[in-house]
Amino acid sequence: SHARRKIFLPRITLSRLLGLVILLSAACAFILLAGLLDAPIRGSSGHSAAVGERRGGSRGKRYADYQVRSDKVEASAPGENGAGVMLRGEELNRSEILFKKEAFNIIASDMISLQRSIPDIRDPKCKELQYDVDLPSASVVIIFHNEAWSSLLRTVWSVLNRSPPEYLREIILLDDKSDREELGEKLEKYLAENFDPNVVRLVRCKERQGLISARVRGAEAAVGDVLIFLDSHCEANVGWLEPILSHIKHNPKTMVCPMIDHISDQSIGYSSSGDSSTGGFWWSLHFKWISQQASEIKRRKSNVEPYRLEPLLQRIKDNPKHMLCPNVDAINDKSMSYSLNGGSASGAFTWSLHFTWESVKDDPRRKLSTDPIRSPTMAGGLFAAGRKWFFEVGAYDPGMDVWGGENLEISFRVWMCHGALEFIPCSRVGHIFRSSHPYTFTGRDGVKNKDTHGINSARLAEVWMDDYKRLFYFHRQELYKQRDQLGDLTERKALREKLKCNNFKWYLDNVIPEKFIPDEDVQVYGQAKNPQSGLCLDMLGKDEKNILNIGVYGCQGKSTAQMFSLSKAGEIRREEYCADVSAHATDGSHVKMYPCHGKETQKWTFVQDGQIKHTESGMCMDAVGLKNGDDIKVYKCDDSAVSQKWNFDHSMYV
Ligand code: UD2
Ligand code: MN
Repeated sequence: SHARRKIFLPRITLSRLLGLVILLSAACAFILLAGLLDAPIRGSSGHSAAVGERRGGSRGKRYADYQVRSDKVEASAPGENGAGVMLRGEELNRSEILFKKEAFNIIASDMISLQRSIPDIRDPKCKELQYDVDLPSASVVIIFHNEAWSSLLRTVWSVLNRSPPEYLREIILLDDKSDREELGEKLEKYLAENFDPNVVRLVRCKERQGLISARVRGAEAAVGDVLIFLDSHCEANVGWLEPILSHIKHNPKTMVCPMIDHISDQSIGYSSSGDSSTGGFWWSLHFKWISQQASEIKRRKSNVEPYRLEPLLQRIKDNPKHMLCPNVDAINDKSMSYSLNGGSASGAFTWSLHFTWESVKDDPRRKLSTDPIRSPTMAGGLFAAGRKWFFEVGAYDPGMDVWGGENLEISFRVWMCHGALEFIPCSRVGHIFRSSHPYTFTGRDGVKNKDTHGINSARLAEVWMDDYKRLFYFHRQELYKQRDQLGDLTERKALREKLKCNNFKWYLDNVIPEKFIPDEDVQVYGQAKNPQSGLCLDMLGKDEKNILNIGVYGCQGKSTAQMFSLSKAGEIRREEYCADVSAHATDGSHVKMYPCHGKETQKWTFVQDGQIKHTESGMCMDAVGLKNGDDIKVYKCDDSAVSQKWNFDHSMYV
């Protein structure tokens, strides 16, 4: 039967033929080019990923591997190459006691060299990037209040050791009125002995400012072209500075963040945080890491480089045994119109040995791994901006105190006021993420244990969020009642006017289109009540940040724990988590909240005063036999069962 198999002739369409011809001629051209490459290439201008960064024939110099060290440390010394330190016995006990004061493992930190090495975990493509020689100068502003000695100075050394001196104008150590002995004269002496006083400058505040105003004080003292803010427990990684300066040079109204790697608060080990996360937010105005939005992935993919000769020459120079093809665009043989092929095709072959186009599936990131990623928000501590523009766009709200909220304020503001916020995958800086703070929350007014995050966030909501502030106040109803005590907002509102900023809806639509708005464009929302038991669906005191069973509880009126929406897509959801039941649910199966994924296990149908029915399994939410605090379950749908009836009350507004 094999012999009788039909001979299969591929259908050769005109456009494929055309494609082939173009491809072949392109291949010839580049084989020729490859042959010319023994001659040195002068004035080579940029690598593919640096498109838009470099114009004309400016010459690049490679600094990616720049590193100096003033002391010699054995590779096996504690913490070298970013390793964590494991303590035992007495040391472990002491570190646990000190953890309460420092909020991280100070014993481990003290054992590690202030100039330890850390692994260069950038995407290897980052090392191929070239930057202009004439980059703007940087002022690195490190603010601190009662920071531990070793973590503070390791931050300083990491910046000095991994920044080309010609671009590092200065490091400003801004002491926000620390009262630790060692941060007094001892620190001044250490700085004087180790550093050029024009490069490492200590500036002290007379009164404690709180981190937000402290940053502005630091910025005011700075003279460099670009401000780069860091927390006082960071480690800058290899090549961190150049991509920041280059991107700001070419995009002066962009605020940029390095990728923030993790330094363990327990072991002080350095590890990559990957490069797929960007910043989002909860409606309670807490920061949240989010994965890149689909719209941003699409934008970056379609950011196809126009045909240019230089990237190909540079690439072949670096990879002499590679053969390269440009993207083959189509010129219509009848109309002669030119159309882009979109850059998503690569070549393959059929077993009949014909060439075929194939869409690129292997690595969806391809060379995008080095391209800046737009982010709706930033975490807050590590970012850079042109110095003049930082002030033009409003620095920070001087009415904000101690800690919290300023990161979302600056993010919303920058986007709304015609700037942008981007993460730079090739710039990496580690940060010790601590679960508490080694300082008090006493406000400038002397009030102790202030809810500064709440008050700062309410200020931001009032100035920037228009009607959407309702979603914040829904979480913070006590603040809504005290909203006349937030302090003066006139200046910040005037700033918004002066800069003719877009409104918050524009921000939601254009910058974070995937953000779920619980009371807009949904079928129903509010408190879901079962009339038989009188109980409402409830999060049962658990946070919406974990997979959990939901249950029922006495109806509370306007309670965030009882707020659910039925989205257009049929999800019973909160902000990010959706009610989920397996396709094989049986009588008594639990309903779990899972991160929303849009698939069938999270689809429900509902009509007011009717059943909440899981479409895939055909089961219904049922309050039969449930008491306060019990988990909700699904049972076979029964039209006559009042325990399966629900109504949503649309109670969202405060
Ligand atoms: C995150 C940010 C932090 C800030 C905060 C929200 C990162 C990695 N960190 O919290 O920079 O945006 O969210 O407000 O994104 N400090 C002062 N004066 C004070 C209190 C703190 O100078 O009154 C310093 C402190 O020494 C540190 C910096 O401010 O260098 C940030 O404080 P943090 O590390 O406690 O904040 P973090 O990282 O939890
Ligand atoms: Mn920090």
